[in-house]
Formats: sequence, C-alpha cells, structure tokens
Amino acid sequence: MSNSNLKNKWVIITGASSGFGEAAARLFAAHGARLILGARREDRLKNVTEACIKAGAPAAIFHRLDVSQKASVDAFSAWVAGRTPTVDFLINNAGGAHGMEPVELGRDEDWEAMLQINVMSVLRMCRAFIPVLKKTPGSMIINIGSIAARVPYANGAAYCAAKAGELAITKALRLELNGTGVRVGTIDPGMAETEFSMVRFKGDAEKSAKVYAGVEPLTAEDVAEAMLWVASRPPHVNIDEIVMKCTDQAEIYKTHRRSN
Ligand code: NDP
Ligand code: 8X3
Repeated sequence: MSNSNLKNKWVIITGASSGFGEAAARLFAAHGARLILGARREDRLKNVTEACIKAGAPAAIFHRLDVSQKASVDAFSAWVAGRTPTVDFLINNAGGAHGMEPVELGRDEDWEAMLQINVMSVLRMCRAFIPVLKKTPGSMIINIGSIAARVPYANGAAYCAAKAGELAITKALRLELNGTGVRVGTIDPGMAETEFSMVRFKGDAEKSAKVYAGVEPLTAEDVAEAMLWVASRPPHVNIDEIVMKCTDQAEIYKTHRRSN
C-alpha cells in the first residue's frame, strides 16, 4: 500500500476490540505494521487479530488487558516484553463514558470507572512502555482524547474531567519526553458512531441512537485515518494535537440535525 513507513513497525493498540481501536488495527495492518492488541473481550480480539493478518500484517498478536487494573497492565507489558524488545507506537485508545447524569445524581462506580479507563490507564501504560519506546527514537505515544476535554458539557462532568486529564497528561509528557526522540500527541474527536454510546447508556439502544439522530457522525475509520496520518509523519515531526469533528457538529452544543 502507500508509503506510510509503517512496515514492520510494532504498534500497541489498547481497546482494539471495537470502534476506533479495531478500525486502527485493521488500517495499520493494511500498511504492513505488526500489531499488539489489548482489551478485555478476548473473543473480539481474536477476530480482529485474524482480520489483521488477512489484511497484510506481518504479525498480529493479542492479550487480555484491563487498563483499569495495575496488575493487568503489568501482565500485559511483561507479555509484550517476551515477544519484542522494541515498540514503535503506543496508541492509548481504550476508554469511554459510563452514565450521563448531573453531578448531584452521579454514581461513584461510574466516576471511578471513567477516571480509571481514561486517565489512570494512560498513566499506567505510559509508565510501562516509555522505557521501551526510548530505545527507538521516532517512536510515539498517541493518546485518544475527546472534544469533551476542551468544552465541558452538562451531565458529562466526570467524562469531561477524565478527558481533560488525558489532555493534561499528553501535554506533560510532551515536556518530559523532549530530547528523548519519543513523540507524543493527542487526537480529540467529536461524536463518532461506535459502541461508545451503548456503553455510556448501559445498553439502552434507544438513547444511544438519539445521539446520532439526523447527523452524519464521524466513523471509526475516520479516526483511524487520523491515527495513521499522525503515525506516518517523519521522526522530526510531532503532531501535538488534532481536534476533529463531523461537519454537522460545529461545537458540542451546536449540531445540525436533519429531520428525515
Ligand atoms: P468503543 O466502545 O467502540 O470502544 C472502546 C474500547 O475501549 C473497546 O475496545 C473496549 O474494549 C475498550 N475498553 C473499555 N474499557 C476497557 C478496560 N477497562 N480495559 C481495556 N480496554 C477497555 O468506543 P470508541 O471506539 O468510540 O472509543 C475509543 C476511545 O475514543 C475512548 O477513549 C473514547 O473515550 C474516545 N472517544 C470516543 C468518541 C465517540 O464519540 N465515539 C469521541 C471522542 C473520543 P473491551 O470492552 O473489550 O475491554
Ligand atoms: C465522546 C464525544 O461529545 O460525547 O468523547 O463527549 S462526546
């Protein structure tokens, strides 16, 4: 395929069992990258891994990963170390929202889950893999944030706070890694139709469908294309931040919806 320079690069993608992570795995595979995939649903990961091999990946392997658990991140990184001494890209994509209520009705378990999967996960994965990434100048950490990091919205306080945390971590890492040759950046999408809303609304398909009613949202493939572009820049180019939204979404609260 095209000259993305990803051939044989080792790429870790968290949350590769659906949505952006799955689409990125398939796309990077088609560009000849070697994939290391993590998520909790191993049956899904197995299917994605097989699809990656079919798409042209010289290697694609997976391991169960729960980014909310330190022990699971430690086990994952030890498993990776047994398979490759170097890693070129770490894509911290796993995450999401749990619930959508005003703060006065919020549940601790939802808040804790969101802070774990969107914030602690990025810290833990970076701590585990920065020493490995440092072995390969030009390597990169790509974090998946959200426009929620930039514009807080009602009933999304904990998710917005979590994604603002991810953005702060990305910016701090940019400073910490300066001079090491390790790049770091964030891709912050607006609404995209994946399993995101079904997870947020705990399987309520009606509520989930309403999010996208009358709009043409981003697709997982759109976001995967952005990841590919960021990863394909030459080592002296660091894409710090990308904010991307569907054309219908001018701002979190300003979305054009068609009536039919
Ligand atoms: P999906 O729900 O389709 O995918 C989320 C992925 O994260 C799944 O693969 C899931 O895997 C994984 N995940 C969730 N919790 C954990 C965990 N504890 N440990 C490991 N993996 C986990 O949603 P998206 O693809 O849309 O979301 C991907 C990222 O993009 C998230 O960080 C989300 O916040 C962000 N985002 C999404 C937007 C949207 O509108 N869709 C917009 C902006 C940002 P599994 O359940 O198998 O563990
Ligand atoms: C997901 C997009 O607008 O629901 O991060 O926060 S939004």
